[in-house]
Amino acid sequence: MKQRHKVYGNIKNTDPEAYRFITGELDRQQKGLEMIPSESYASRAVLEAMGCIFNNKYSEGFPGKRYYGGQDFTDKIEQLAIDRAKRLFGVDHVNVQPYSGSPANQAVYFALLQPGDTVLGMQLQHGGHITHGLKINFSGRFYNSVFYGVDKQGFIDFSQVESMLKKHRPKMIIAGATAYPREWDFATFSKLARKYKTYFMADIAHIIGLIIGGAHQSPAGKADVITSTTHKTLRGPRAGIIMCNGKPSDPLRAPKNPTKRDIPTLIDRAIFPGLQGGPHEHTIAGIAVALKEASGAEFKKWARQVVKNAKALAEVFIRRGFDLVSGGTDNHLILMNVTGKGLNGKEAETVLDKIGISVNKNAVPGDKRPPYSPSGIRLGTPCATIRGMKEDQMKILAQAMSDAMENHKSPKIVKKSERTVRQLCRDFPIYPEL
Ligand code: DSN
Repeated sequence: MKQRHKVYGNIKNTDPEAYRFITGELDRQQKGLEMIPSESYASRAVLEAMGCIFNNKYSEGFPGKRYYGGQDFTDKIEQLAIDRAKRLFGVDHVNVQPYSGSPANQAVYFALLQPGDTVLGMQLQHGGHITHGLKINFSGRFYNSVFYGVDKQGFIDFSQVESMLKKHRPKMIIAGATAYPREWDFATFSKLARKYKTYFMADIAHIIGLIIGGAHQSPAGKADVITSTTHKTLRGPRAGIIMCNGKPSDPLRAPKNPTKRDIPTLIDRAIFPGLQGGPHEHTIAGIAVALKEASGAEFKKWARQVVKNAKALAEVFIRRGFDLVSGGTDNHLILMNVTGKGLNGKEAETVLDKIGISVNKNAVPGDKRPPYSPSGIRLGTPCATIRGMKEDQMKILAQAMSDAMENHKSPKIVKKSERTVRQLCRDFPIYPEL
């Protein structure tokens, strides 16, 4: 088989079938545009770190306190990632071992709550995450989940948040979402959490990069615990991170009569040995590299452009008569109800796939349709912005997407939109060196 790419030669020689699928995905990503707001393109440096030699190493425990020998460099790389995150967020303690965002959230429940405790989170259908209390998720099965949502305009309904706090006296409140297009008011969540004496967890998986880049307020100093993935707007490897304040003590000893000061140790112990075994040090190396990239001036510019691009897209969609939840966006994502245009979210996802754009079907607040065929789609700008696209390209994209959705039954119009998208992808390449 001819090698079509400049990389992956070893895979091609060992496993031609796997090589075909890996390079197929590479071509797909290069020729089309990812507009799923939870996705990004990791840099070559991050990808190299993830494929590095740390993959071979076990390192159960924490830097300086491991259960395996040979830790000279695992300790250093993990500490590097921890220190970089501490500096960027101004927090006392960071754990970079969670395998992803869901295990990070699981660890917070495990560290701070007892089974049966009440947790107040955002309703899934209003934008919350499955780990924020969905009945069939661990968070809804082992804890008593109650929910807040958005008001008729699509913004967090703080009067409902407060009445739920008053009524249910939860042990923890979560601010965070997978499909909320507006800025989080972490200060108000913090004030309410203090008033009702509940732990406050901020799940910033979607917006971590915007926070680092100064394009969204930070929950640091306001939330008791902050969780995130590292592969969304942080542009790192697929993994998780937990940040908190307090006084870290020996993670191998359970604190006696723990207080809020012991949250760092409780979190560490919940991750290991509570939920996980050996940390993935190759992934942690990728987190270290991503955090280094995120601390530069270029990243700040990118984060701000992500938001400008989302606003530019939103403007065109609104002009074309699409129904955007909350009437616009403050961040990297847009959530829209497409049923007014004669198709459902699944159909919109399919037609946009045809023109070379990946989005995802998504429920909208109050959706009456089933989750696999909901009324809306969710789309975002992190990837387009990494490719260097700006407001002008967003306008072209939004018109092409609107044309395709409105005329999804016309192969000619769909094809025309596809040509526009493919040309933009050629003009703004990703991974050209691969
Ligand atoms: N799957 C993620 C998202 O797409 O937002 C959340 O975990």
